[in-house]
Amino acid sequence: MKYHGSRGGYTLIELALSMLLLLLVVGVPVRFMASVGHAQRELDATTTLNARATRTLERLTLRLRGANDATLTPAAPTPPGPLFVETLVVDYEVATGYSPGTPGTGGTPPTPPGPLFDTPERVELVPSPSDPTNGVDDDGDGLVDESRIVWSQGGPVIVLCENVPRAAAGEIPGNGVDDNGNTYVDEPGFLMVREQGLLRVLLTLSDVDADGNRITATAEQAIALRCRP
Ligand SMILES: [Ca+2]
Ligand SMILES: [Ca+2]
Ligand SMILES: [Ca+2]
Repeated sequence: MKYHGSRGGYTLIELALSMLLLLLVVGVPVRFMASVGHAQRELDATTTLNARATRTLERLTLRLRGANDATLTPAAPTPPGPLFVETLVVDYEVATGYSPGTPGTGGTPPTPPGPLFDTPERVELVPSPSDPTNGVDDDGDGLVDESRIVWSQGGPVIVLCENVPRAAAGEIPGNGVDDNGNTYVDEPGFLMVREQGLLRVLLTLSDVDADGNRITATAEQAIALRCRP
C-alpha cells in the first residue's frame, strides 16, 4: 500500500520517519527535564542532610563546651605515646562554681576548697531501636543497622541525631584499612577522638532521597575543653 506525494499523501516510510522525529523532538526534552528533576531532588535532600549534620554538631558543642578536661573519660593519652584515643562514648562533668571550703565543726569534718560539679553527663553512639545490629534493614528505611547519637544526664535520654551509618563516608567497614585516609581505621559514622585539651567529633549522616538514591553528609568539629573550673 502506497500513498503518493503528488496527491498530497505520505509513504509509510515518511510516516515512520515523521513519528521518529516527533519522538526525538518530544522525548529528549522530557528525559532532560526528568534528569534535571532527579538532580534537583538529590541536591535538595543533600542540602537538608548537610544542615542536619551541622545542627547536630552545634548541639553537641553546646553540651560539651562546658566539659572539664580533667573529668572527661576516656582520658587524653600522655605523650610520648599515642596522640589520641578513639571512642564512641564520653562521660564528663561541667563545673558550676567553686567552693572555698568549710571548716570542720563539731563532728563534721572540714572540706577543702575546690570546684563544684553538676551531675555527670554522657554522649554516646547507640544502635537505633528500630534497626538492631543484625545485617538487615529491619525498619526498611534503606539504611542497614544505623545508629543514633544520644545525650543523658542521669535522667531521660535525649536523641541528638538519627541515621548515623555503620561506616563513615568513604570507609568500608571491617576491612582493616583506612579507606578514606583520615588516619582512623574502619571508623563508624560517628567518632569522638580524645586529644590533649580537646575532643574532635567526626560525623557522617546517610539518607535516601525521593528517587531512592543514597545521599551522605559529613561534618567535623574540634571542641576545646575547659582546663579549669
Ligand atoms: Ca538491622
Ligand atoms: Ca534501617
Ligand atoms: Ca578512616
